[in-house]
Amino acid sequence: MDTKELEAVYRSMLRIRRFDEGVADLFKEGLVKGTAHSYVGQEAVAAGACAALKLEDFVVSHHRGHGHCIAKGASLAKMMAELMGRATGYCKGLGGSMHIADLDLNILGANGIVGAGIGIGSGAALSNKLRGTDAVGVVFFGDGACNEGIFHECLNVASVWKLGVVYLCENNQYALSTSMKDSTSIDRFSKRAAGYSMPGVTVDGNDVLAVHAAVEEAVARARKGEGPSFIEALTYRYGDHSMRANLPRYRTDDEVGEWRKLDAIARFEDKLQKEHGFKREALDRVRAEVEAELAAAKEFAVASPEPTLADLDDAVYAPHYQPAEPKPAASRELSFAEAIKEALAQEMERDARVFVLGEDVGKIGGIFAATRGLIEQFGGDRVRDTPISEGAISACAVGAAITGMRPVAEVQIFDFITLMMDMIVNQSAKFRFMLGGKPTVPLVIRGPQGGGIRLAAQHSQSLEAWFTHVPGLVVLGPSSPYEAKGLLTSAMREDNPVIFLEHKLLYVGKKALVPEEPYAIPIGKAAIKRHGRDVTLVATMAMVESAMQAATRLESDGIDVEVIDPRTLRPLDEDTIIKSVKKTSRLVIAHEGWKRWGFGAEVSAMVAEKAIDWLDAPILRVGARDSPMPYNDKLERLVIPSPDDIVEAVKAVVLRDKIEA
Ligand SMILES: Cc1ncc(C[n+]2csc(CCOP(=O)(O)OP(=O)(O)O)c2C)c(N)n1
Ligand SMILES: [Mg+2]
Repeated sequence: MDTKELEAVYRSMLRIRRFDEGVADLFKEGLVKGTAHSYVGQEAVAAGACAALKLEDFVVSHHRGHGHCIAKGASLAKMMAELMGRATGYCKGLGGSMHIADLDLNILGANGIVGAGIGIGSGAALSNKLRGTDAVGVVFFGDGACNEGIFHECLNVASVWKLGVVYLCENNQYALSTSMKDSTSIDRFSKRAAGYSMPGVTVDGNDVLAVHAAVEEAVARARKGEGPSFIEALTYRYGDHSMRANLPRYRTDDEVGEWRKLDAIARFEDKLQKEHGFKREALDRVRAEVEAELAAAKEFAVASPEPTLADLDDAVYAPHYQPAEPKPAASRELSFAEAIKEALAQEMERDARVFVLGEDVGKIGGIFAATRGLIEQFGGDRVRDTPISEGAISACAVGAAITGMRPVAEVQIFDFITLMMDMIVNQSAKFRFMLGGKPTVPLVIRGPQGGGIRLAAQHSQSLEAWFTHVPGLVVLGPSSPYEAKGLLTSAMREDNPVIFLEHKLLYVGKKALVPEEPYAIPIGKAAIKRHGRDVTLVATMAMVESAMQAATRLESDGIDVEVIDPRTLRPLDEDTIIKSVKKTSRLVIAHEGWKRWGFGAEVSAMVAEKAIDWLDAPILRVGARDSPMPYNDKLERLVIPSPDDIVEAVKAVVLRDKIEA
């Protein structure tokens, strides 16, 4: 490094230390609220690492993240404003200390979930590879994160795919109160790198030039396309786990004292003077400049306005995709799987950012054949077989989506979504919000769900209610090949994360008419599948067919049923349902998910709130029995609602005396 670069690294370390010392004071004063995790003691790691990066290279941070942002060039004023919850902060005051990001500087965000950044950074590196840039990235995480499953899944996949990423473990010896020796089966995390066929080194994390040299070497390897590296930087935090923490002591004074003797800034000042010809006055000048910058940052933050409820509401969803093209005529019959594949193929043709990843989606085209043949057309980069690593699949989708790609991740059977929940619920659904409503997260998680083909309790669930409950997610559930193609096309053009539910019975069901040209079905728009006077029947996915059968049978009893398929479960087309209920004065909701606490409960409550005066009968729900799915086929048929169950419910609300009885 030349003198200018050395001074910049020194300034970076001072900016971090003085910022976090300032934050600690402001926390005591009550101006910084909630909590914040001080980076004081670890400055050499962020400063040394970021000095080896270019602007286009990314960093992914973690809960103790102020240092990473500052070292990558973040504005102290905008950070301070964020910590004070102000509208001028990096996240408009919606994110706070644990979510600061600046996508313009390729700071992809801190994180409140330990280990999550390892996944997001791996996805960002995949995105770089797919976009053909030579940008690389550093993922920072603590020793605690090394014992999360996502660590192992992602290091493996990054090595298999030769991703340009540096995994930088800041081993500050403790994860909250738990020391490494009490939690970890080896003495050096860097030894684990061998298990993932990547170089692994341990460096003195309080020696900024040692960190810099190690990261520079790893970055060079990444940039050459040789794959990921692992660096363990040994360091220590001076303060407690967080500013809020008021914990019984778990570290000795001696231990803290020993580490303070190794203080990174004091050692670097010494080195600059003894080995690089810096004068004390030069160092003092930098200190004074940092003090002035910090004072201005505080002043800016204190004087800044707070965000409003309108800022909050605007941040939850990006505007939904609005199809512009005319609806083409249906020309030939396709199966459900063929309709999905056609949507994927046409959109991948149209938009180079779309790619598909998942277990067995490439060579064999998925176990339900929804991606069959795509690899021949688009190649293995864009139709990417993954290890059985649902955490890594979903994480790579999130990381790619926030860095310019439009991933479509297949979950082989929807029950395995439990292993993707962090990335869906905590990351994708909240990323835009936590960052103040600016970024978009265009990703689709799709796959087969539901019962009816004897796959028992862990391969048959209907889990839509888990996702409809979460602000930030879009939930789509097609009921036919026509809807599958049109809704999936919209999903891939949508700027919000989409959960796309493909009922298994539709895969084994009839072929149906589907237009050959691309078309998109608007998100949030229900379809009235059958017009009727006497009762509104809202049915979803495979239950739409059962509802239509029930309606035909009820016709012969003189009951005229209006069948509504919401198609989009969230955001729900409330107007179409309310309008229908105001006409029919009766409502039955049929879905395959459990009746208790399900999608139908929300529809029912919504109608009760908005149209109770129009109702002539109680609202009835038809849903799965309150049990897991049994293997025995007769029992399975009893658990899943049948057309008979729907007929019975409709009769009960139309012929009131039955209910009374
Ligand atoms: C998945 C998850 N588990 C637990 C927590 C609570 N928690 C936050 S930070 C932390 C310790 C993390 O230790 P480490 O990764 O070593 O980072 P450090 O705090 O030492 O910088 C814990 C237990 C969390 N936020 N996320
Ligand atoms: Mg730690």
